[in-house]
Amino acid sequence: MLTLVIANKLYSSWSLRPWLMMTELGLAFDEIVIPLDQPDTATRILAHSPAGKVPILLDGPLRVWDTLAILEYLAELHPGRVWPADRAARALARSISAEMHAGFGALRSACPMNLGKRFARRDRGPAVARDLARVEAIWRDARARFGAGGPFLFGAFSGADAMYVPVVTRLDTYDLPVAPDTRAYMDAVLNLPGFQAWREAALKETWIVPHDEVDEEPLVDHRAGR
Ligand SMILES: N[C@@H](CCC(=O)N[C@@H](CS)C(=O)NCC(=O)O)C(=O)O
Repeated sequence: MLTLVIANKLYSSWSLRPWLMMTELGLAFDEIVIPLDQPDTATRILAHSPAGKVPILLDGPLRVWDTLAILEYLAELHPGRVWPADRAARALARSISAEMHAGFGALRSACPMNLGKRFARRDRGPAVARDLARVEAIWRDARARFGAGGPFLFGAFSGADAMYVPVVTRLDTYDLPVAPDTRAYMDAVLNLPGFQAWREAALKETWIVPHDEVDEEPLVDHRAGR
């Protein structure tokens, strides 16, 4: 039985990626949620991985940490189900996943994942606009070349979509201006039953992590009154 160690579903973008991939694979797995920003957070995470970060996948005595390593491990367990079957598509899927893993710092820091709020559209600066343009180009290119078989980047849901799910939520939460084809892809991701289940659980959480909150009045606060 697999166990995925994750953090708050409201804020933890890295946790969401492998969780949704495992859910889309139809795997039965347990989860351990370690809330961020608590006095025992570091100790609890370190009990599972010396890297001190979630997500961590536990498979019997094996420990796999770091999102991309977990996706690759899942790809070994389920060949042909995480990355596209076509070699050129797989090369692109891995490249854009690695680009996401290592990049888009402006977008990530200006627009932290927060599934509980929605913010008014406003100019978030040139660096965010550059990240957004690159994200839209990546999605458009993958969809045009390999997306004919379904609504996702490579047709069927893949590890590349899993890597970009929190980007989709950020574009949605902060109402960044996107083209219609980008919006259609975002809607396909946001409408996944697995994503909706994650979001529903996130909205039931009561933890607030100040570091992950932007200093801005939201248009909507889904957890207000809790
Ligand atoms: N490179 C790591 C990043 C993981 C990461 O930054 N996780 C955050 C939560 S989203 C974390 O564990 N933070 C714990 C802490 O900083 O105390 C990955 O891809 O999994």
